[in-house]
Amino acid sequence: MSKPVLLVTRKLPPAVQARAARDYRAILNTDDVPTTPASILAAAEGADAIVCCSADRLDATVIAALPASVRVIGTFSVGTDHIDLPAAAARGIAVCNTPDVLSEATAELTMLLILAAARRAGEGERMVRAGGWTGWSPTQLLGTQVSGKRLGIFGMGRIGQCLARMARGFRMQVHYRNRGRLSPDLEDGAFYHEDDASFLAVCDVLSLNAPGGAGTASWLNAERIEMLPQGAIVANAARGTLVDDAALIAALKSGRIAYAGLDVFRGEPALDPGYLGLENVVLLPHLGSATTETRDAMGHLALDGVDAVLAGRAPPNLVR
Ligand code: 8YV
Repeated sequence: MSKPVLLVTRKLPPAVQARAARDYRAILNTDDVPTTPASILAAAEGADAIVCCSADRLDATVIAALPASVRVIGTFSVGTDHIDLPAAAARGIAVCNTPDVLSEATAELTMLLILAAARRAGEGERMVRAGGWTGWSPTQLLGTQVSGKRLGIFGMGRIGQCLARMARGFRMQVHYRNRGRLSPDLEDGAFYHEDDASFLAVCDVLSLNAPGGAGTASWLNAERIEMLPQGAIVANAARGTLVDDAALIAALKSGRIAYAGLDVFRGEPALDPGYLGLENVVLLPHLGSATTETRDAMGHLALDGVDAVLAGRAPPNLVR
């Protein structure tokens, strides 16, 4: 029996590509050319399965135009906001993602954003690199200590809970806002808030760790920024769509928000140019899960899901 055809839309880690090529007639993107809806559709001709990434747009139009042979999409991401799930369900295409394996890496990156923003690491690095450091000074680049402060986590899923564990190492008091309250063992002493006002009022540091999509679109807007303590710190390693950029930029300019660390942007790799001139924001290029260990694990998990669906088994990572 000939092997099924698998389209892999982007260049994945070597071990993952080797497995795909071993088990499938794999269509690989060895030059890692960014995709368009048209390029995905052209490459998917005859495919039984697709492994895609969060930078690929699989909206309702693309899903509707996929060949009838496609039975499963495994996304190399935990987020699924780039895939029209109802459209996939309507065509009977299963969707699998990569939960759990990226939680530690993404929480680490969130902690990095918080620390880099609070301790002005971006400004310091730029100064040293530009040859502008003239020597140590008692009042140079004074930031904010995060140890002992209150951390508010918006979206207490796997990544949020992992961040909470890391933050406890900094003696941070953890507060959270979530679709529902966690069980006491998962909550692990974190304070649950039933409304935005009580939650935001205690966020010395606010971290966004909720999924993207319509339910969280522009959640951090001017009105909610006003509910934060003066001089709060904001970190976003989730999705750029959670933030009203104009409101955040205005708050960073006025000092209402002291510092921000952003790893994700609405319409990335484009971002609101208003951020670029601001010293008090640290900007990273969507590095959340970007460790060798994690990207290997993500690739293998995406392939596990594809393997299972094509073999008629229930995948452990089916998106419902
Ligand atoms: C991934 C992410 O690295 O998994 C997600 O949803 O946002 C990232 O951490 C990226 O999306 C790769 O596809």
